[in-house]
Amino acid sequence: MEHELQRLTTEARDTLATLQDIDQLEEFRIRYLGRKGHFSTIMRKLGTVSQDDRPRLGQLANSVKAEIETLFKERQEILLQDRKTTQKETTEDLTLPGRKPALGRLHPVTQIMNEVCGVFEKMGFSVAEGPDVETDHYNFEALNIPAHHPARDMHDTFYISDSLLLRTHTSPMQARIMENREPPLRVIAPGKVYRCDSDITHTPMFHQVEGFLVDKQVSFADLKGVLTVFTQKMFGEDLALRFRPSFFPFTEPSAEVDIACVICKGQGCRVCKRTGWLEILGCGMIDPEVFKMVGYDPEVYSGFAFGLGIERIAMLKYGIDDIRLYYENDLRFLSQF
Ligand code: 2NL
Repeated sequence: MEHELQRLTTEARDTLATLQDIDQLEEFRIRYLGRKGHFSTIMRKLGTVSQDDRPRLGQLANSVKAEIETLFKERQEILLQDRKTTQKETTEDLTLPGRKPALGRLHPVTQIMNEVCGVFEKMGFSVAEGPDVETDHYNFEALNIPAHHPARDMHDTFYISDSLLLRTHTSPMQARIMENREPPLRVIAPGKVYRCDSDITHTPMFHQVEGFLVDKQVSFADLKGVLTVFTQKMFGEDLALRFRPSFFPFTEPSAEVDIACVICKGQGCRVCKRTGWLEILGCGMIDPEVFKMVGYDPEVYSGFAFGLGIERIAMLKYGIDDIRLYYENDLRFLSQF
């Protein structure tokens, strides 16, 4: 009897260790621990052994059964855990295509800004950036706009103090560069500018790229050449453009550049207000007064300068009629670019 108990225990222990799934485990439970199982059979046999051996063998049988029951529970625990993990693995369909993470992208204004700067960089211009908070001197005085000049009214300036303001254009940076460096110079200044104005074509903050070139014997023909290449690279090679006389305090003569309307190709539509033309930038030969202010001799040097609004270019390029869309951060709008 004792021998039989030992053999049964070893057998049960070894079998348990080989069980691979819950079904096999259940079979084991019925065969060893069930009502008609091996252990129950042995317990019943206890009734047939001698009075002397019965207590010792009973105790042995009970402790052996308890041990097997513990081992059984442990094995059950492990197999249930395994089943959970394998179930998780098998519900994942590895043949399905992956889910693409949502990618961010550059804001349309940044895209156009980069494009504009890229065209000028290829023509040998270098990029300079300066402070948004400027002095009255660099924003106005150095650019031939003295106090009480009527042009100051057009700028709708945000003043911070008597002498500090939010720059109304990026040309103050150009004045700083001319002060500190000698020609020949080819520089563009991209950045944020501020004007106290807000409607469907104006936001209080917008972006500009301004540029200038100074050397000996620079003429209006050079200005026309550079800006013609620029408009062709931006809007297409076969697009008509015209230079129309204008006025800026820092350039003389001055001009505005129009391109044939990109929407109606010059036929006349709502976007070009039936004129067939769209104004895209302002430019001119740098005024000798500006050269004197930064310490260049106007008898030796000449140069041209230009300025364009990025939001405006982006609106014309994409046919957008409300500038405020750029600043509402609506992804349905932004993700189209
Ligand atoms: C416009 C007109 C312009 C400039 C900006 C400039 C002037 C100097 C030096 C460097 Cl003196 N940059 N900028 C010159 C002519 C016109 O902008 O309508 N902009 C949106």
